[in-house]
Amino acid sequence: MIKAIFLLSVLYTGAAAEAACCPDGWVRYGSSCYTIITSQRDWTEAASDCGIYGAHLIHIETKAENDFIKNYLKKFTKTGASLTSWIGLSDMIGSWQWTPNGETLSFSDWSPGQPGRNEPNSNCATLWAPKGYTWDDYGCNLSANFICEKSIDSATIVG
Ligand SMILES: [Ca+2]
Ligand SMILES: [Ca+2]
Repeated sequence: MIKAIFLLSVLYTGAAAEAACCPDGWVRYGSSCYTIITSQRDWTEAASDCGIYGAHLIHIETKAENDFIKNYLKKFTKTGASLTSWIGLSDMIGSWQWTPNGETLSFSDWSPGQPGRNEPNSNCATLWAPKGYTWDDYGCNLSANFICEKSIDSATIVG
């Protein structure tokens, strides 16, 4: 009997260690953890809030990652939520780059007609709910939800 209880506790500890890959409230895709934060922030505030979690605004580098996060957002949309969300993409310095490292685009999924040529003040990008979470450039000082991303490794170290 004592042996059985010991075995159960080992199994339980093992399961808990696996779940610790991403913190509570974060979902895993590949080697990253993601969370959608529904506080309304402007783009700069959103980037700074992700930093509090040891994360950054999401960088979408591949179609697979884009599909994953769009599908995740659409799950919430089924419940009536409209989650237009900031991503870590801005052209404040003239060309579209991922913050904070300045990586250029390896993939894009702009909504038809976006980024808008007649929107000189729309220098930050969102996943746009009305268009199936394709990308839209939007005023950086406006408010939206936002998505943070961090690597599993830093998630484990930071806790
Ligand atoms: Ca990424
Ligand atoms: Ca736009």
